Amino acid sequence: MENRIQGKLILITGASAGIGKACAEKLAASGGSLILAARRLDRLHKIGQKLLEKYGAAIDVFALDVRNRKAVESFSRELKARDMIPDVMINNAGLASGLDPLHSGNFEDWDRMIDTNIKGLLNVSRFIIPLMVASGRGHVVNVGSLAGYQVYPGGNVYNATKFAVRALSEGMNIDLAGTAIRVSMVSPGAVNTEFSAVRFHGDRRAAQKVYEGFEPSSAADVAEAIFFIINAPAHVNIQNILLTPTAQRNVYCVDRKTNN
Ligand code: NDP
Ligand code: 8X3
Repeated sequence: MENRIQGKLILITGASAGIGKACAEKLAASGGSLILAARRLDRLHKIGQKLLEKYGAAIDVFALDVRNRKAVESFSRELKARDMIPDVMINNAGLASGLDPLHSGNFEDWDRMIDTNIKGLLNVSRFIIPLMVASGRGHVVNVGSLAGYQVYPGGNVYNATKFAVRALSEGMNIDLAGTAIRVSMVSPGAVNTEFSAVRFHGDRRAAQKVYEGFEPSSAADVAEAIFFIINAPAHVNIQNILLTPTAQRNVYCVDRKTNN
């Protein structure tokens, strides 16, 4: 397969763990230059150092909370000032928080999810996409979810945020018609990352149970799909890849070998 990643500058939000970190590894290995953003700067430094040593990749790291609109604006200004307009932006930063029924939901959980998954994605898109439009090139990859297609008990607000990512991806595509900017989405099912530990507020046993009895996708599997999306020729816009483990056909149909 032709490598079209070589020489591209790729911004990844939420690059300190899971899918974002796996994308950093895959894209650095493929010759991309990276801008890694997340709140945990110490982790980003370690990841950047490792990828530099392993692949000689050019990596810049930024402490960024996508919920902080002012911080996102200064981040975009800095990229512009340093002539670092991304060729690709992976809107990956996101989380689930809690699994309570809607009628007893926790307001802090709701705010975290809405502020990160919807407003955070909007903040980054609003400040970075204009730089792409002005430069006449760009590709946005939004990380959606199977949870943006089917709701499940307790998923309520998380599901709503991922339905929103799907709507926003379609909206961005339409709004960018007539430009060279492509908009894609990847929609994974269960992926074994820190996602469930975050959802269960650090309860690792509860998190582990989510993946018991079947083989979930790995973060590297999702990174492969994202690589495929980005690597497509400029005239090809892969609008969505819905990717589940073989053992998970939809939210409700999971072939578990245990009885939990
Ligand atoms: P992880 O918890 O492993 O990684 C989440 C990443 O998002 C971390 O790097 C975290 O970095 C970052 N992040 C969270 N909040 C913010 C914030 N406010 N500002 C900047 N970065 C933030 O989970 P995943 O890798 O699984 O999740 C990545 C994406 O994939 C999310 O959008 C999630 O909804 C989606 N997804 C996950 C699935 C799964 O089953 N795991 C399935 C489908 C979709 P830090 O804490 O350092 O800021
Ligand atoms: C994460 C996948 O099914 O846990 O988006 O909601 S799921």
